[in-house]
Amino acid sequence: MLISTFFSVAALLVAKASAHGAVTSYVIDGTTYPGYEGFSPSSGPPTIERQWPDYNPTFKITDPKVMCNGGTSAPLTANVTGGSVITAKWQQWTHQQGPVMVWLYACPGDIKSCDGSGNHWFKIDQMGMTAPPLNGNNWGTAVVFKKLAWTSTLPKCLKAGNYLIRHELIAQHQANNPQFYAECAQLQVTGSGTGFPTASFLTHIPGYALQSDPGVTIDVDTSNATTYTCPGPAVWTC
Ligand SMILES: *[C@@H]1O[C@H](CO)[C@@H](O)[C@H](O)[C@H]1NC(C)=O
Ligand SMILES: *[C@@H]1O[C@H](CO)[C@@H](O)[C@H](O)[C@H]1NC(C)=O
Ligand SMILES: [Cu+2]
Repeated sequence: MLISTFFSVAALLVAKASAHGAVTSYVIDGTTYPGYEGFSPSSGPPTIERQWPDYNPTFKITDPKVMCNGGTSAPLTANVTGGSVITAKWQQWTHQQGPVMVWLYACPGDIKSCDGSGNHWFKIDQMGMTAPPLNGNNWGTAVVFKKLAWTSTLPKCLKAGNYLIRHELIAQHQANNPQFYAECAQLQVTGSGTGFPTASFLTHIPGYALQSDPGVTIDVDTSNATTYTCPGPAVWTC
């Protein structure tokens, strides 16, 4: 009895862990950058990815963990330019309803002291739902489910500086109980670009939208909506 209870709790924990996910590596302009592949502390190689403690979801858009899944620093920084092609990879991902959004944060100074605070976050890429139904699989997260990867191109004109890149998946398969999954990596952008978004594209994380935003809190099984609008500001392009 005790043993079978223990077994079912253990099985539940394994099932829960396997139902989630986190970015575990990046490919940038053809070079692979390892990320964290297990819960911290990690025994893997140094990474450009800010170390995440676990890949459980964050449930509130105002929770500080929604920023970079708790990661605050990384030993390495990838060297990139405007136009660099960045693929984030997940070892596992199971949810197919919800958007993918890719964000940059312009660090005011050096990368070590870059804490993601203030209105310096903007989107460079996103995919919500391309066709109904809401509980179908025409979603950004369904692409991640199929490919375990998401590829974006840095805006060509992006001005030089230190940035965080943040890959965010929102899993919306549970009614009115959104799950945020986001990890960050460190980038140094070089080149002669001068482009930067104007204020309307910039926001802060956590709290880039209200928890009650219909792009955040939805019931994909009973809502009659046929379209979906990603929460937060519009995607910035050059
Ligand atoms: C980025 O460039 C700097 C300076 O050349 C170098 O020290 C660093 O190792 C590079 N970063 C990576 C992740 O290769
Ligand atoms: C969706 O439409 C059905 C049928 O018209 C209606 O009964 C139901 O209340 C609607 N659901 C919502 C959440 O508006
Ligand atoms: Cu999950």
